[in-house]
Amino acid sequence: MHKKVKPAKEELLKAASNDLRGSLVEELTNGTPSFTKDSYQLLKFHGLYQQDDRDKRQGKNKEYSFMIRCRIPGGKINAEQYLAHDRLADTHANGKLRITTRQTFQFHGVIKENISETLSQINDLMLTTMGACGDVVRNVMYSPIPDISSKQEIIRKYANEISDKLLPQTKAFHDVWLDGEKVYSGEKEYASVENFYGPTYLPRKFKIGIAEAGDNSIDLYTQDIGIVALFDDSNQLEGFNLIAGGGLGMNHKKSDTFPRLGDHLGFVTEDKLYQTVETIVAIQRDNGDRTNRKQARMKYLIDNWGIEKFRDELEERLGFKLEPFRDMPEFELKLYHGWHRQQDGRWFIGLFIENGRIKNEGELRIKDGLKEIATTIKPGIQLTPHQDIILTDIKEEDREAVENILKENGIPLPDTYSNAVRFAMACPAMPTCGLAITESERVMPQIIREIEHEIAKIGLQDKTITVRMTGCPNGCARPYVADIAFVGQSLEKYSVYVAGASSGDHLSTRYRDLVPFSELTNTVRPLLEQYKNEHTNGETFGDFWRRTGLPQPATQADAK
Ligand code: SRM
Ligand code: SF4
Repeated sequence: MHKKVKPAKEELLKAASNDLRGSLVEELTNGTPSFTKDSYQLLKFHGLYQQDDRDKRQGKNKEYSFMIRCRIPGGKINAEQYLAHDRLADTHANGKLRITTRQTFQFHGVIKENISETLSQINDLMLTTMGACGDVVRNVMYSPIPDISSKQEIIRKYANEISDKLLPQTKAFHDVWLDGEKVYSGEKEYASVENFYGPTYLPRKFKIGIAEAGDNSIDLYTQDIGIVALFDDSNQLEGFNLIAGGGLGMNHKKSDTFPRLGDHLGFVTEDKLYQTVETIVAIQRDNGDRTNRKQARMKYLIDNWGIEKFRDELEERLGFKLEPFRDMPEFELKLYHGWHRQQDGRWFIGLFIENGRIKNEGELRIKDGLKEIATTIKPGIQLTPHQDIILTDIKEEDREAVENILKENGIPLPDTYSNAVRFAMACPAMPTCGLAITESERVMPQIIREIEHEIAKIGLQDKTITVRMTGCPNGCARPYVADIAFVGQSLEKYSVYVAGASSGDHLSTRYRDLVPFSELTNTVRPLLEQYKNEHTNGETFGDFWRRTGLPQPATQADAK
């Protein structure tokens, strides 16, 4: 007999929400500092997370505020838009901006009565927060190659098209927050009803990124759909390789959850890209698991079906066959730090922003410095998938002024940081993230400097060894593709992952469990030493440990 399985409660909530309105309007003005549980789920689609400051929890008393996430495809905005974000951080949030690992901004600490005004001001910038979170296609990423060639304009065009067409079309955002104002709904207006998503949207979040061949800054294989733009020798677009079924979230206690890299699906020419992408999303919409949120990402569908069955379904829906996946060059993680000349003769400068946090702290006044540059020089702004910022379109004669402003605000040029520090990332975790088990962003500066010290002592400072940290296994700083990762496991204890690849095509191995924070550096030091002594020419840290295999724990106690 066919087993009947109940839809997850979130599915019922979406279906009954009147296209994501629920009782948000009523609750917004009911005088309480928070929303009910059901409304909290709907808020995510609008780009908001209800949070509380976990440092200030007293028993059941919570100090509620909201995280607001923008939708900025590829992280590309202009100086005016940047300055408006800078102002909003001061007037409506906690005075800081956070660049995310998907190339957008988050505000933290927005109180309920300031939400509408914040969203309205973002809308006035021709940006939105709609669809930045929730069970829809999230912020579309792309390689942040700032106009070094015409390639970025081409990639940007397709990323914007995918983002705009797959933006939820409900007018709920307008009705709830903007009170009659016109809502920004993508660069072009498409349909006004949810004729793609339907009333229950997708089973789960969905992530898409476009890479230029060779540039793995978006961690291509971790996306639900990773797209690679392939160009010929004269920079003419040939088409796109498609990779499907990546995703990193897992749960320490649920062995049927796991990080997964995408599979090679095939190649399409540009005229077929959008249709193919939309059809992939539609397959997940129609077949993704809507009974169990922990199994609802497309990676599990593809894992269950196998990529061949998935491709067959796709080709049947499309009515044409994908071309075979084309050869690609080796991928590497590119940061674009420092000064580079653009194709048009102007310059861009990539700045290192530790863990993406734009703030003023002591001598280091990143927020003031960027504000002054945006006001006086008016560069283009490009947020990167590595939580950094690139200032673009700078005239030769303005370079000195930019450097002076950086200096006056205590902002070092990236080459004054070591590789270890520049290539590290951490997720926000405490005190804002409700899912954090351990610290991450707040302790990463300490741990990465300990590791930096060891790396220098061992003589590996010229190597790129990526270290990432997250406060839980959800994988927000993409830890499972780093050379070394610390993943929050229990109070102040981490699981240690080793030997991911910055080329993106290898996941790391779980090396040790429940390592106390104070032991993290000691745990990885022997691995760094052995790599230094035994690696062959050109072999990366990850390559070395995948070739030789990681040491087993000496005793049962070491394994814990
Ligand atoms: Fe994430 C949930 C922060 C990128 C996997 N993520 C969260 C929440 C919203 C916590 C929550 O649900 O209550 C975090 C908010 C913390 C805070 O206080 O700000 C959060 N995720 C982030 C950001 C800000 C981390 C960062 O260091 O920048 C990134 C925002 C991206 C954006 O702009 O859209 C962020 N999250 C990612 C990534 C990396 C990526 O997308 O490239 C992943 C792994 C890739 C993936 O999705 O598989 C990721 N976040 C998750 C998951 C696990 C999803 C899963 O399939 O199991 C959750 C929890 C969930 O969805 O249930 C989560
Ligand atoms: Fe929060 Fe976990 Fe994501 Fe870190 S990895 S931001 S702790 S959900």
